[in-house]
Amino acid sequence: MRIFSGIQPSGDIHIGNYLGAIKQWVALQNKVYPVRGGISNKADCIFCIVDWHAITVPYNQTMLQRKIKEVAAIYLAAGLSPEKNIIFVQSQVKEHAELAWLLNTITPLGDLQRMTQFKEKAAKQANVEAGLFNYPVLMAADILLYQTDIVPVGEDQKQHVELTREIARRFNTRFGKTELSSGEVFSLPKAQTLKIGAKIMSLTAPDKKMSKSDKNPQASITLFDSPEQIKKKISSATTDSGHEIKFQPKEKPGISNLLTIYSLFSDKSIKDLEKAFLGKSYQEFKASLSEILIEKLKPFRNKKAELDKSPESIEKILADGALRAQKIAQATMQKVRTSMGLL
Ligand code: AQP
Repeated sequence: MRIFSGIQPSGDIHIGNYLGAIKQWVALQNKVYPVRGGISNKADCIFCIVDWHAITVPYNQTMLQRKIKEVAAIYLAAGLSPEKNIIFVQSQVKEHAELAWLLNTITPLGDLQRMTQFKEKAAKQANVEAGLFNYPVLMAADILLYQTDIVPVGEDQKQHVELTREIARRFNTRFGKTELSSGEVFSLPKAQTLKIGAKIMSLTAPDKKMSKSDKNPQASITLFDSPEQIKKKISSATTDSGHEIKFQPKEKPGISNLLTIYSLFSDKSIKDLEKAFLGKSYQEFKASLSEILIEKLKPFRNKKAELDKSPESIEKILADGALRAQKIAQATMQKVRTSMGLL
């Protein structure tokens, strides 16, 4: 069983990225899966910092370098072990670009035109470059290069993983089982999303996803926000008319989003939280949520401060991760080149 996922080093990583993606990864690094003959195996987990994706919209180069290391620090601070997982930077394994080019040649234009994220991001740009349009093909290459079975992601990335599966199926049909290839070239990956928490909403506009690229800093809580920032953002988070603390996403999107965040950080069920806050005000609920967030995000602030003192240790982990990732990537590329009739 192989697991692959990644995050773009764009903007500040927020609690939506953590709850929807990274928190799942931390649990998966220890999970064992049954294999044939009653034997169980731990999955191979590969977590990438997808820097080539972050340059598909305008960015600042100095900031990008800082953000790449910051995302690595977040992975470690969240509890991902560099021994149990491969942690690396996408641009340090050139096979991602090679496979993306080759997959471009079998990806229909219409499939890319349908991608929701492309439409949303393109609408925000004055100039749209080809890189943004081809983003899903690079993401397909990221996933297929490692013969991935499971891609743990948030709701917004499900469409890209489904396209990846389609590209893999198309490739296998066209180039697998020929005189040049003895069988399927790629495993077919599946997205894995949480039942609750796959789409954490903006604090200021709870009908929109919490997003790194949101221009309003009050819309999200980042993993390194100070206690004061957390209190301020939560106390000014949009709630709904009425006063009941109830999970009703359609009627009460604001309070339902805050209940989801509370539940995931406290490991208490939403039902138990509704009972605990019965008759209490929004203000009391928000004060308690702020306390939980301050406590749960403290280890991130502390670990980050510790890692900032030893940047070489992060560089070493990333260099080692790139070497390990490249071995797997090279084996896949050998199969891909041969099956496509390249030398
Ligand atoms: N609001 C969210 N709730 C739950 N999960 C989320 N993810 C993103 N937003 C939420 C998941 O986090 C992972 C990292 O995603 P990414 O860096 O590839 O970018 P994204 O999906 O486009 O996330 P953002 O935060 O909206 O970033 P920008 O604004 O830079 O595009 C993915 O697994 C994603 O599903």
